[in-house]
Amino acid sequence: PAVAVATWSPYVLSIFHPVPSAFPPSGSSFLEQRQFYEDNGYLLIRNLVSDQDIERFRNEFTKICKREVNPPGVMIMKDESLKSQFGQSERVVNKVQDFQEDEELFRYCTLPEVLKYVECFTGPNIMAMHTMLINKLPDSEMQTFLHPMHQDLHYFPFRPASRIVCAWTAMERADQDNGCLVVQPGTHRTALKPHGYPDLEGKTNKLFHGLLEEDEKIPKVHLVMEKGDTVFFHPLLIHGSGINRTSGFRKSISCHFASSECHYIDVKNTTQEHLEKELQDMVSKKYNATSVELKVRLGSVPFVTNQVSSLS
Ligand SMILES: O=C(O)CCC(=O)C(=O)O
Repeated sequence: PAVAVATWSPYVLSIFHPVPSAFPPSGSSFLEQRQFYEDNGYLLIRNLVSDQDIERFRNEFTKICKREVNPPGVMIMKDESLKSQFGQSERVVNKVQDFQEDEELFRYCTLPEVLKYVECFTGPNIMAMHTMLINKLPDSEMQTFLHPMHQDLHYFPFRPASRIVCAWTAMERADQDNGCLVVQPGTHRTALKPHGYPDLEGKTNKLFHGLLEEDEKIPKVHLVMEKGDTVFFHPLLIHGSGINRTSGFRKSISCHFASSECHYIDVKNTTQEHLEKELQDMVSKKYNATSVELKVRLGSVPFVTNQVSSLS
């Protein structure tokens, strides 16, 4: 892998942040954890983010839902059909995305305990590329809030994949009842596959693409996580999440990080081309524009979170 081994220091992983119960099993050394990630495409660290921090994220999310704060750039995804029943509340918002301008939520992307793991994959200059707080709403057989199995790299026009990692923290217990993450270990070693809209009977959400062909022979692992547990995963790892069959909400906060040395690619003639087209159509509809050209500033950084190598 393109990650400098020097950044994966025993000091950072096993002394500064003891891992009470990790996945792989508790007590694994940093090398075993790294090996687990290389073999499986993910690494689950128990109890990484504090209850206090999670409470702050939860409060801010509630304020955003109630429109008490309105950070620029934030995209709020709602289930409009629930609005007449529940009004402006967390009962109708299933996702808050791109919260980089919200100081409270963006704190997640700067937590040293998270970045110390992230740095092992990205190297020292880290960019926060995509942020989400998902509030998986209670679902019906309509499967509205199912996340079909997919690879996140499908959404990213930058490379290399080995320098991108997602940190995903459970804000409350996530299990098979409320739609925890499901992964297919080892699939990060495969290529990016074609994605599209799944053939579901219920409503499909905009841009919730899934693999066009799933390999059912590859075993699926349900990541049962408690509040504060955090999983780091590779952007090629095939994963998704089921529906929430409970009456509560399943909240998680996540960020995709990348090295500032990543470069943008042209998605023309790749499996990602149709996604670009869909995005252009969405933007042109929203702004009533006749043509939309999506541009990236090559070599620029959306926002640099931290120079974690200088953290003590
Ligand atoms: O949080 C979830 O339920 C699914 C998230 C996911 O699959 C993703 O963000 O790529």
